[in-house]
Amino acid sequence: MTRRVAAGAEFLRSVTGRFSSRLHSERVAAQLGLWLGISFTLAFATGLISHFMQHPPAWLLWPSRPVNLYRITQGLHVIGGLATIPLLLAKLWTVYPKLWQRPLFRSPSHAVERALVLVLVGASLFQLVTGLLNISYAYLWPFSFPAAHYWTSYLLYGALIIHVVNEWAKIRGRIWMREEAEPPAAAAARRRFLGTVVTASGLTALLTVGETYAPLSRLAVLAPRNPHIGPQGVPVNKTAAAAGLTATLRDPGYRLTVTGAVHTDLSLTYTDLQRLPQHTVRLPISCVEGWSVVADWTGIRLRDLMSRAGAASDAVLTVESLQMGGGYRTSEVRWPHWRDPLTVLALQINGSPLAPDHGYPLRLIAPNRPGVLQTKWVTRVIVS
Ligand SMILES: Nc1nc2c(c(=O)[nH]1)N[C@H]1C(S)=C(S)[C@@H](COP(=O)(O)O)O[C@H]1N2
Ligand SMILES: [Mo]
Repeated sequence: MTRRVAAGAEFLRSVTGRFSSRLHSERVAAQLGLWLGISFTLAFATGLISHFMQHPPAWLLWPSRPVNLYRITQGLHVIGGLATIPLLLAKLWTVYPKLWQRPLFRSPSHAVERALVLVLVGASLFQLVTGLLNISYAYLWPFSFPAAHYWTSYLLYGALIIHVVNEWAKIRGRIWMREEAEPPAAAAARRRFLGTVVTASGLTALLTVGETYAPLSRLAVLAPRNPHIGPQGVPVNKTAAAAGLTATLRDPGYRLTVTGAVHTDLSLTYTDLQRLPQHTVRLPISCVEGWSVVADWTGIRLRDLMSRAGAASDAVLTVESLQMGGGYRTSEVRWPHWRDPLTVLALQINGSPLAPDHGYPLRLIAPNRPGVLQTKWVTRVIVS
C-alpha cells in the first residue's frame, strides 16, 4: 500500500516536472484572463438583453428602435461566444499544471479559491459547449437550454467577479510588468503564443460573422446556418411540416380573428386581408442562434388593424398561430412594437406570397425583436 502511494507521488512529481514550457506562466494566464474577462462581460450583457427581450417583466417596455439593435446584440453574443472558445482553450492549457499542484489544499482559504476556480472552469465550459451545440442543432440534453444557459450565466459571472477581485493584485503586476523583467526569449515566445491565439479567435469570428453580416456571407464556412439557403432566400427554423401544418394551411376556411378588449371583433378571410391597405417594410429576421437576414415584407400594419378593432392605445396583444403545440406558437406584443408603423402582419416576402415554411398565410414581423417572437401562421390576435 505505502509502495503504491510512494509510486503515485513519484508519478505526480515526474508529470509536474514536465510543465517546463515558459507559456505556462502566470503572465500569459493573466493576459488571456483579461481578454476572457472582456468577452464574458460582453456575452453576459448581450445574453441578459436577449433573455429579457424574450421574457420581459410587466414594467419593461422594450423600444422597437433601433431596428437592428437585437440583430447586433445577438450577433455579438453568438459570434463573440464562438471567438471565445480559442481563448478559453488557451487559458486552460496555460494553467492546467495547477491541477497537479500538491498539497491539494494548503489552507482553508486556498481550498475555497480552488473550489471557485472549479466552478469558473466548469461553468465556462458548460456555457461554450452547450451554446455551440445549440446553434449546431444538436440537442443532446434533457434540460431546457435557454433556462440552463441563463442561470449558469449568473453562476459563471459571479465566480468570475470573485476570481478577478481575488487575483487583481497579481494580475495587475503581470499584465503591466516591464518588458525588461522578462528574458527576451520568453517575451518572444509569449508574444508568438498570444498572437496565435488571437489569430485563431479572429478567424473563428471571420468565418462565422457572414451568417449575420451579408457582405461576408461567402466566408461563413464555419457557421451552422448559411443565411441565404432556404425557401425565398431566407432560412427556416421550424418548417410547416415540423409544425404539423401541411394540411391545415390548405384549409379555405382560414380566418384572422381579432378578439378580447376591443370595440368590434374582427374576422377576416385571406382575400379580406389582401384588400386592406398594404405596406412594405424592410426588416431583418434575427434568430437567437445568431443568424439574421433582411427581407422586404408586405402586409397590413398591426396598428391599422388595432384601430379598426378599437383597441386601447396601451393594450397588450397575444398573437396566436395555427400551430397546436411548441414553445413559439404564440408571442406577446406590447404597445411600443404594435404601434410602430414598421410592425406588420405580412402576406408577402420579397414580392411573393409567403412560402408555407415562412408562415403562410400570415406572419408577424416587427423591428428590434428576436426571431422566436416573429410568429408564423398567425390566425388570432387577442387584445388585453
Ligand atoms: N408559429 C411559429 N412561429 C415561429 C417559430 C415557430 O416555431 N412557430 N419559430 C420562430 C423562430 S425561432 C424564428 S428564427 C423565425 C424564423 O422565421 P423564418 O422561418 O421565416 O426564417 O420564426 C419564428 N416564428
Ligand atoms: Mo429563432
